[in-house]
Amino acid sequence: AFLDNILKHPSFREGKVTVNFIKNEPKLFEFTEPRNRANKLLEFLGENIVNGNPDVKNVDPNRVFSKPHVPSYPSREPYPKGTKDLLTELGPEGLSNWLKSETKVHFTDTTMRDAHQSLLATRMRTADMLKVAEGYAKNHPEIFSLEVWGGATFDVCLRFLQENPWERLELLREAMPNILLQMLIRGSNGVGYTAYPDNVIAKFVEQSWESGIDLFRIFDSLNWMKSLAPCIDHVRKRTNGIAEGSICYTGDILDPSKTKYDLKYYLQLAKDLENAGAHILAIKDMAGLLKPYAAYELISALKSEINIPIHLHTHDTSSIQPATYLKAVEAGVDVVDVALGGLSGLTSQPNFNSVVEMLRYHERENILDHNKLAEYSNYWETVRNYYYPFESGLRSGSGDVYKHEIPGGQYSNLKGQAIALGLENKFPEITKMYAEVNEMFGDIIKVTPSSKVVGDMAQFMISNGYTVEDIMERGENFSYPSSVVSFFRGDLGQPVGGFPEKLQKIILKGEKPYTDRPNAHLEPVDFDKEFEAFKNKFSSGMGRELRMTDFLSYLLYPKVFTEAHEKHLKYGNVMNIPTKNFFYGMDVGEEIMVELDRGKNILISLMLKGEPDEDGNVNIFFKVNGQLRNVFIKDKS
Ligand code: 3PY
Ligand code: ZN
Repeated sequence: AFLDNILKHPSFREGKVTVNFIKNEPKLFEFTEPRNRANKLLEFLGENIVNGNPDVKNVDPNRVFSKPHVPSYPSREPYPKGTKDLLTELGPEGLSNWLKSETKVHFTDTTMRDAHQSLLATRMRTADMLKVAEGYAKNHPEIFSLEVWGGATFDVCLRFLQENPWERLELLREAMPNILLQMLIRGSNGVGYTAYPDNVIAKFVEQSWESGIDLFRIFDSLNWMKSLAPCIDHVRKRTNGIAEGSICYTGDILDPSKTKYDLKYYLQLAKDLENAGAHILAIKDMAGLLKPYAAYELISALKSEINIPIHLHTHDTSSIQPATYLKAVEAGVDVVDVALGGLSGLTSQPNFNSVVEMLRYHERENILDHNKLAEYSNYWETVRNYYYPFESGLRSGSGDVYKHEIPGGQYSNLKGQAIALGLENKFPEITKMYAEVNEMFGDIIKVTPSSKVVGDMAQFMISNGYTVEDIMERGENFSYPSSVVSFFRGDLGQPVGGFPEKLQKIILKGEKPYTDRPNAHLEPVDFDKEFEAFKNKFSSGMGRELRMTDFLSYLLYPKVFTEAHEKHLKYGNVMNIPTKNFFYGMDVGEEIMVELDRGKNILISLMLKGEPDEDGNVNIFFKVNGQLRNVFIKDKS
């Protein structure tokens, strides 16, 4: 229509076209068709072309990308039976019994959740997952579960990727219907950083099951049973899924000088989780502190004390965690968490491909096709290159993790920040302060969100030049990060052994802390009434009915949701834009295919990018399915 208008315009016909012709002739933009979804995509691409994606720093204009190879699979064949079919057949108790009776070691693949959360700041996009999802599920039905959701992915989808996390889950479920899908849930904190009303968590669990989650790995950032038990209950009462209760592992059970988190402590917690109704026990070693011989001792003891299967999770920050898996296998662990080679190692999970080989010909071998697995590892390695701005810069493993105990995801974040600020040589100081803060806090469990509190305090102290003595002696005069105040108020629950009283007084400055469940102070949400109000507020311009999933996103992250919603109204659905163009815009002459709707693809090519005019507007010409269209984008530089 645009080209048509140009061709019919009298000035054009008379050959009187100047550089400003298009800008001075607003009538050229009066199309009969409305401003449609394709135009919104062009706005998004135009923004990226002119101003760059605001989420991406340090773009390397010479970066070369190659096209990832999607491994072949029997696309016309039905899905082979897997663990999801077993769950449907046996129910959660039955599945738990089956798992326990298995001789072979089982695997959870974390590639689509924890691996990229820990290596690439959680930025992996749904489009890159969907390309391999069906094939992976058809080629590897032996996998116990796929961790694909929860943790930080929910927040990052909405905040940075302009994706709907529920849509990601539902699409992955559809593409992988035969294998258990697993999520990580932070007990009363859901997939957020603070406590929510109990009925919000209950509804969230129910909806997650309906949208496709089978296995809920439930943890609490302080290992507090009062936060863990209600969440286990929600899974048992509201779903037919599996409640996996986690003990977060910290310290070192082999160190006789460490008496707070000793073997006895972990055994008691495991029994409490079993009694609370967990179908599986997870040992969540979020910082990668569980050393091989400690793993042997812990798992052997657990095997004789509890009756549910044991699922081990670790991060390979120290680079020796495959040895931990070996000893865990010898002690009888039932499932271990691994990530496909290209996204494994360091702050991520141990390498799936290698761990499979480690156990080949062993009596507990689980037979997986080596060559196929290698193809998937290669796929992720190639895809990873597209996310290079989100790499932490970490080059080798670190034995120092046993001293500072920083969880994998947080470690790569902090390291990345230090490198970006040119403070890489200050990193040991940051980690040392982190350890000192932990001691000052009474040696707490450190995992999202409690780990963030320790990190925030360490950064606060370093940037103000405070020592632990300064805090203890004249700390009443300082004002602390809000996460720290909130922690000492009891918003995240109660730490093992309670809060250090003197420090709590210093930080709260007279405010009274609570000692019961923080959720008990939160009003339940009136779902019937508030869902209606939510729909009235947000439905205009959405082009679809708002769902309970949207409302839950809003309840968990009101501000992030509101901003994501605004962006959605402006740009439409950007999920299917190829990753290269989503992060780095387009080159002149480049042609891409974007799926607008199921099966409805459009071809977009970038024809011309103009220079900013006197108002800073840049005129960008695209061809959409052969038709010329343009957008004006304000250059913000
Ligand atoms: C999360 O809560 O996101 C974690 O991965 C904790 O280890
Ligand atoms: Zn983890």
